[in-house]
Amino acid sequence: MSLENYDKEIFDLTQLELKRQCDHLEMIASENFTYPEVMEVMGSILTNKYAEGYPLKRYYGGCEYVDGIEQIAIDRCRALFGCEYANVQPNSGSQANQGVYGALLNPGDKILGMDLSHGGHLTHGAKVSSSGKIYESFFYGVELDGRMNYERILDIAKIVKPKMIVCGASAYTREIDFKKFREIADEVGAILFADIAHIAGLVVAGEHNNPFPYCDVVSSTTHKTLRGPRGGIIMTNNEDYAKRINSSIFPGIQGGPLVHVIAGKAVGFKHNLSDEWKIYAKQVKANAKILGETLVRRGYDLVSGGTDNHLVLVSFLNKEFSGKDADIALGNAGITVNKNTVPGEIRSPFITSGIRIGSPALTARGMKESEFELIANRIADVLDDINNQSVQQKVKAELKELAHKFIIYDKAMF
Ligand code: DSN
Repeated sequence: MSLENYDKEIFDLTQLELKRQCDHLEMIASENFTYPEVMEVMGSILTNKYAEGYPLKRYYGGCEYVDGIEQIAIDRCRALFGCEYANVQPNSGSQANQGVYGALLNPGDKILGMDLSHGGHLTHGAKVSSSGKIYESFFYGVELDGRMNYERILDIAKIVKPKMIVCGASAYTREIDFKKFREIADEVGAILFADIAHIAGLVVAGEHNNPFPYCDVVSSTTHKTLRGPRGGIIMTNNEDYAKRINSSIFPGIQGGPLVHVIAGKAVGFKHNLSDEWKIYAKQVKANAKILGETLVRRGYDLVSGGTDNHLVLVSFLNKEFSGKDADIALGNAGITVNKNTVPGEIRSPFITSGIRIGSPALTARGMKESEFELIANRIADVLDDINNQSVQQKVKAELKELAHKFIIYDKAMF
């Protein structure tokens, strides 16, 4: 029986979400539109199979075909990042990170990561996350210019003497220098762990420097700039670490792997290995750049003044309105972004003084520089007159028309 006939409530809400994704301009920097073939395999009979363990070492029978699927995902992942070992089982980026910590640290060990309010991630030691509860966490941040200062990070590392340094960010607009982080880690004898969830799609296209060979362990999600299914991965060149990471994921924190999602990862990686992928990643950066330049031309401040990657951070420290106000006004105009703290933040994390805007999803729809310039101008129009609902409605209508010219999903697919 079809979903529509069996469960109308869920079907209808899914259709509404489809319409929302098609009508609105998705500019949350961590979101993307995955491929129909990835969704096809994720919705397949693979969801029925238990496969606890790893290829050729399972606790259940009947794994001969899913072994093949997981091995292909592993091999493609290794080829993409140029590394020796890959674990493709983490259900999410957070679980990937939890798996890395469990493999390489003991409770109470010191970790040094980027401050959440400066662009880091909850799982990099924030006190509300298990990473900040199980381990003793310390932080580095960005300077008032929005950039990391590697000498300052070295100074902090020398004082903290962490067992592990975590590099990688959720809201950092400049290239991360993994070589410099390696030098810092070597000076203080720390393991270097990179969480490249945000930039992985750029890394594999050569549009951002690769954490290998500098980092000991690397984690990522597969659904952000990589455009694959929702999930996590962990990579390393260290055989001992690889064994510990495998045990830490299963049986450490997960049970049966989501084989249908692993298959989706394999299909996504095939896209990431293609020549078209390099064109996509280059366009993601070009689109973010013109978005930032246009906003600056319209009088808005960007954290770090611009961007080297897929996102911009707009600061409203010098404005009367907050990140939350901007998020709501842009949402009313059909543009989905998220409020974000900025360096020198004066408002609470629920209000904030900034917004984060990303280019990956609209680039996946086929939009290029001219569309991003237009969108940036409309964003500025809304922000210039933030309480004017008629401006928001006018922009919404115009951008809906634009969105419909760049079809991403067809109703018939669902
Ligand atoms: N939620 C992701 C982001 O928006 O960056 C990080 O996990």
